[in-house]
Amino acid sequence: MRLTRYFLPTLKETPTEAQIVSHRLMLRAGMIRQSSAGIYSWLPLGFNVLKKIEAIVREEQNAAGAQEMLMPTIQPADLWRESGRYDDYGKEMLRITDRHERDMLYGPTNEEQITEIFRAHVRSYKDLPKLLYHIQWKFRDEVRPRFGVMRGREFLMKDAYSFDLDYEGAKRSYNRMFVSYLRTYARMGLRAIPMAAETGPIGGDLSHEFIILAETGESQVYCHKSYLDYDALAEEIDYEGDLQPIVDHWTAQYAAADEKHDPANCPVAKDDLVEARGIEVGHIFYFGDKYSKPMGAEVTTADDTAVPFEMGSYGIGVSRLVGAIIEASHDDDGIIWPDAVAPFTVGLLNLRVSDDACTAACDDLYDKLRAAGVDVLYDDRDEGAGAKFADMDLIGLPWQLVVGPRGVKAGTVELKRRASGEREELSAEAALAQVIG
Ligand code: 5CA
Repeated sequence: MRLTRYFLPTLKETPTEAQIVSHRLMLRAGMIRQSSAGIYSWLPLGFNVLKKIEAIVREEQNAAGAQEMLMPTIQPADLWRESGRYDDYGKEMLRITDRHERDMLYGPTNEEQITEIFRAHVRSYKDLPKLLYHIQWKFRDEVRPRFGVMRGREFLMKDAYSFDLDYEGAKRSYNRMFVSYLRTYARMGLRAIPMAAETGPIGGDLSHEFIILAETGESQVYCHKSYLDYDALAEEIDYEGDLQPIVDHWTAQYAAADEKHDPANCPVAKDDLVEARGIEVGHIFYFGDKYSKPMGAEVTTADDTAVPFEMGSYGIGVSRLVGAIIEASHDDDGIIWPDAVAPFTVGLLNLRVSDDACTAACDDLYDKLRAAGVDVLYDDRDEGAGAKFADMDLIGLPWQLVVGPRGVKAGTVELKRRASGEREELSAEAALAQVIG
């Protein structure tokens, strides 16, 4: 993509309304534009990252045996009256009346909607287990939307739902999601720690929050320091095998968010305890028949009795992750995208577009990178070198390939790794080989 054609409205000034670094950087890097409090338009650069994150979430959900579907954003209120949550949800729910005076709502989550689908279509234990998910916008009329996309009113969530015959089956589904979450965050360059959690308005008996440690996190969290050395990608996962040992490994040490932490009874010695702020990037719940029972969603067992489905639900904050990754990975100059979610792999900087040899060398590199399937953002603007360096550091692409008239004469370009700041002078061919490799 040529920057002269790309829509990238970067800002020089630091927006005053933004209190945390990810919000400031997302506004400055032209990733989002606020529409109203907690509601954002996603501009091309931000949308590109959102899609990359979504793709990783999707791959790991599919690998864990979940099937993708899509449920609507607008739901009938009657479904929520059946579960009893229509009144419970309070002011966080955006309630809408259609032209026929029917009560509707913009879904804050989809337990009722999916339970209705299973009630209508699944009758026999032979059809279980099932795991379904969608990636869909949600609306929660938060009292205090803040920190940009981290606590929005409209936000993108991956929500999965499991249906099983009994507790043992439900626990296996829970474990599948638990393990796939560890991999999902690790692939994005994040260390997410599963912590025992309260179930809140979703309800249920068993629940874990997946938390990444960051100074600006909204929750106070406590965990054993050994979690800082855990590696979620160390082993291949067989989702058809027994996942309990992996879940046990990840839950053996103490890890709890504030509401579950009791300083008087904390089993970890002070020196081994990490006390930090955390961002909740996912939350999983087992809640048995909390929805299936009141909604009359039943399945017939092998001995022909009808029992309510055993269910769980599993959320990932897809849009929140964009901010969370920036909180975890930035410096004074801007964002540092982990390779897996970077909007482009390489930024190609033409330091003097008026110099024919320099521009020819850049055009050639641009064509070769694209031919090799590398996502490249080509800064072909007629701007000073300082402005180009500043914008590239701000938007944080993993590699910067810098081409200037002096280097072109000498047959060299400069290759910079954004994360480490390492620079190397080398031939165009050698630079290409590194980036493509
Ligand atoms: N139905 C369940 C699981 S599917 C559920 O809704 N869980 S949740 O309330 O915990 O939300 C799942 C994830 O969505 C959270 O872990 C968080 O990462 C993200 N999330 C929740 N509220 C917001 C918000 N206001 N803005 C951005 N992300 C949010």
